[in-house]
Amino acid sequence: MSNLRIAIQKSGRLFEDSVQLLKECGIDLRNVKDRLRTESDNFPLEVFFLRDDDIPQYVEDGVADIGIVGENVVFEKNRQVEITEKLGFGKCRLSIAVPRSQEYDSIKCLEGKRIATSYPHMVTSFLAKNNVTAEIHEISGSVEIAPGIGLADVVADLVSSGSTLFMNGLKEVETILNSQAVLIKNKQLQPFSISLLDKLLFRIQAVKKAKRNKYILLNAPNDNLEKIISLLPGMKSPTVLPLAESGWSSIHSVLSEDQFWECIENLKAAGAQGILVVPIEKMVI
Ligand code: PRT
Ligand code: ZN
Repeated sequence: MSNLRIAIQKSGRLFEDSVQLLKECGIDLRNVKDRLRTESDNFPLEVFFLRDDDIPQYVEDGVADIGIVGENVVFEKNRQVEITEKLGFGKCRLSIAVPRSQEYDSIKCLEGKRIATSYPHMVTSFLAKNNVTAEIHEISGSVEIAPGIGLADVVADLVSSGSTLFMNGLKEVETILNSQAVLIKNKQLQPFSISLLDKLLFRIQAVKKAKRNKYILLNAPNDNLEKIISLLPGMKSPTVLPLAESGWSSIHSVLSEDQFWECIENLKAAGAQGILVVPIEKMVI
């Protein structure tokens, strides 16, 4: 039987998280450092290690069936591939930044400017959409120094913490794209590859769901049970077990991260005690 072939970044910001995701999906990979390819022993998966810029093309051409790459690269390369799943890591944004001393009140301020970027395709369509005409200077690295050395007036680059822009005297003024790592696939996958991809996606979704949720255990006096249960969203209804001490119960449920702190505060206020919160490894519902 054939393997599903996945392309991931060889080294760089997405490498560790890509390998970690596969591991959390129960896929063992040996020898992932400084290799061009490897295979898993316990899942029919073959892994190619590539430069991130090349991944969309390999997937479009069918040399790899699927790939993990930033949305910024997918949109810039503009290849015929399909995004199947957002993966929640490698988050950043493609932004336009101008020298801090420069006044900026609207996108019209970019009119006639020289913009240094490694993302000419996306910047061009962003400017066109906003009816702005500017000059694009494509450079492949250290974009942030371009205004300082007189190569450009403004930059369009990836930003995560913002410290690179800050250290170069620049301020972020427009966001072109909010990006994260995504799973892309070839548009004409064979049926056996589709079924393997479905299997992989099922695991990825279980891992992602588990990360967004916590398992919560708490003790509550029976008199307050109803109130406390009404505060718990849970997957279905919570599990309620009697404690050895009469008049008390133990309640188990699942809480999502975004409701977490507020819910814990409300539970405490409603008389919950001994609240334990534990991570969930996989979540299949
Ligand atoms: O060798 P290869 O071509 O494979 O790698 P690469 O050097 O092209 O890419 P790499 O490893 O730097 O980044 C891979 C992917 O990580 C990118 O395509 C994005 O999808 C994602 N990512 C997330 C980032 C950042 N965050 C990021 N901060 N990619 C780059 N940066 C750079 C940015 O270009 C700037 O120089 O970090 C600097 C800004 O960071 P802050 O924190 O100072 O704002
Ligand atoms: Zn690259």
